[in-house]
Amino acid sequence: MPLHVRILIGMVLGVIAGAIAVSLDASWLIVDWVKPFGTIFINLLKVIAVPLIIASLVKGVSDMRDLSRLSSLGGRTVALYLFTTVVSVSLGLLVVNLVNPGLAIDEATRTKLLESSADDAAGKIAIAEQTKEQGPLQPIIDLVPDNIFAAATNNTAMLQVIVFVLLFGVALVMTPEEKSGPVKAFFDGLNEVVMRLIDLIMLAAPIGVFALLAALVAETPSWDVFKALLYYSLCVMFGLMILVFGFYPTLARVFAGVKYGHFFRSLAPAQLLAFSTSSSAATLPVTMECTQEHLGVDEEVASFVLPIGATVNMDGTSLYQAVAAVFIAQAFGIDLTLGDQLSIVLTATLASIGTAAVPSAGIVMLVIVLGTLDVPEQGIALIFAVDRVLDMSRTVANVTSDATVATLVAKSVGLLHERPEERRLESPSQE
Ligand code: DAS
Repeated sequence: MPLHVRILIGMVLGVIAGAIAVSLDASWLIVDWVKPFGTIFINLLKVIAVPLIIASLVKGVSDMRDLSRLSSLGGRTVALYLFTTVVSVSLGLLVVNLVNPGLAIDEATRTKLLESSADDAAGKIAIAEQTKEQGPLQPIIDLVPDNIFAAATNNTAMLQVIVFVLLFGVALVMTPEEKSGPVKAFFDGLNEVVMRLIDLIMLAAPIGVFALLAALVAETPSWDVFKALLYYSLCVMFGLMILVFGFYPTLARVFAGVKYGHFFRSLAPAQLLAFSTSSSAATLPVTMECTQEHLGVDEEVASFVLPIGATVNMDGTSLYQAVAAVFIAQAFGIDLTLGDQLSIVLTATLASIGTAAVPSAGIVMLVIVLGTLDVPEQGIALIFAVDRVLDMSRTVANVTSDATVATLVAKSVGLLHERPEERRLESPSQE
């Protein structure tokens, strides 16, 4: 049975179990004997974040070595990937601040949410208050770790780990290949192992989701939480649809002359596979075929730009992380300043670069965005229930962005070939 079906079943059974416990006035049973399995599952997601960010970022940056050989491609590719990711995060922040899904939770429920994650929430809120009293440049000072091992053991210092790992990756690219080859091979291998580790952890997802949902219903038996989750999901889906049906086809139309209809017909197989597998990596071979066979991207461009995109360019994930971070802060009653929201642009961009191209990697990296905002990671329990369908959808945006950037890069270096099907369909008889 596919994992997302098992997770769905875990969700439904969790809500039923929580409702039964509440009706029998036995919530304590869920809190004492079921909720711990949800906490264990969330801790498994948190513990994998550091190895994931290190392996995925070092691999992503050191893969750029190939791009440096094609210097005409390297800069354009990185610039376009960063541009589309920053646009995606900004769009996510715009949508979530317009809708404010977390405010659908009433004060009584918010109090219970805070109580249910008291250890996590109180500490974070205290740090958040303390941070606001620091100097204006403190956030920049905080970016640079004074002890990388201490930073790596502290989820709120994740940005420090990212800064160090980015520097390490650049140094790796600068090191002569005969010296750095074994190091790069190690991190490539570590990346593969970490992706398998996520697959292993996700096997426990149905049980984890069951426990999280049962505890959510037992501790906060109010429909406003589910109403807020619905609004949150609609925010993410609406933002992703603007990207997939508006932003990317418009970029392809304006800068590469690809007609809207042809854009979607060309990418449909990759988008459908991305939706069903929730994995950019699994979809990569089909993304490469669609961009080369139907969008006219030359093999030389596709073979460099797309594998890197599958690893470091995850616009759908960055939009989702921005929406989720603000939603969880709202749910816990934490006011995010404009500075906090702007820092989300940086953290969600970096976290999405470090997200592995496998199912649910995005929610693992959300720990990093929440950590840097001092928002309780326990809030992940709140949104995990709906994460599966959002993961499937954001992966579609991820692969669509990769294909769009590959098309624009190919066009910009004169390696975008004619598209025979598009020409045939131009004749009125077939339109
Ligand atoms: N499922 C990831 C991917 O393969 C994205 C994510 O988890 O956010 O693109």
